[in-house]
Amino acid sequence: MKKLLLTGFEPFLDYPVNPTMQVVEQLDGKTIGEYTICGKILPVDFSRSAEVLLAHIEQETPDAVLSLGFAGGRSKMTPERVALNVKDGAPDNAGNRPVDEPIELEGQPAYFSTLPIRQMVERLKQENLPADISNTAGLYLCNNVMYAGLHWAAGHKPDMPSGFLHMPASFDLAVRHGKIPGWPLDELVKGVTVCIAVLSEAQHV
Ligand code: PCA
Repeated sequence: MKKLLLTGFEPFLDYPVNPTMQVVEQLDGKTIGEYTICGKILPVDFSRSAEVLLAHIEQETPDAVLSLGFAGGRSKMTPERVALNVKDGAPDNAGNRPVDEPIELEGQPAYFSTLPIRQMVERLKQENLPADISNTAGLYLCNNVMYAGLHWAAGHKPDMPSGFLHMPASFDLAVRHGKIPGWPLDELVKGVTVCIAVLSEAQHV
């Protein structure tokens, strides 16, 4: 059995809950394909999120890493194609607000996801779950964590698939917020399960 590190984020900005946290809590300890899921929640903090992710990677020694983020306003499951070496955006939960800063001073400008993102999108659609590849993870904490995971893998364990999936709000959060689309939580969980199953099959070949 292999291990997959599945990360979600704590709530941030004006969102009272983060659906990624609920999805990770539901899948922690489960088996999907050849992976047992090790779930962890990351802070929304430019000074700590990457460090916390890397500490989990070093402690858990996973065979693959899938990080989840919530993108308010998106209506589809969107595996991210690329992470940029830039930090920028709204204030994080600790009040940090970097402007145009590099994540890694000597790091390369960008990393592509090493997850089978095209196959994930195709399978999600076959399961009647709306999906698309996203070509930008933004410059906030989701991009930061995706970049950090891929940068670590490039230097330490290039065979370890790593990447990021942005998801819509849960239905409950969408109703509370009032201006963003949302999916039932069970469908968000199903979407992530499908993506992990696709990864497991791709790694098996
Ligand atoms: N979404 C944010 C950070 C935490 C989250 O769930 C983002 O898209 O960067």
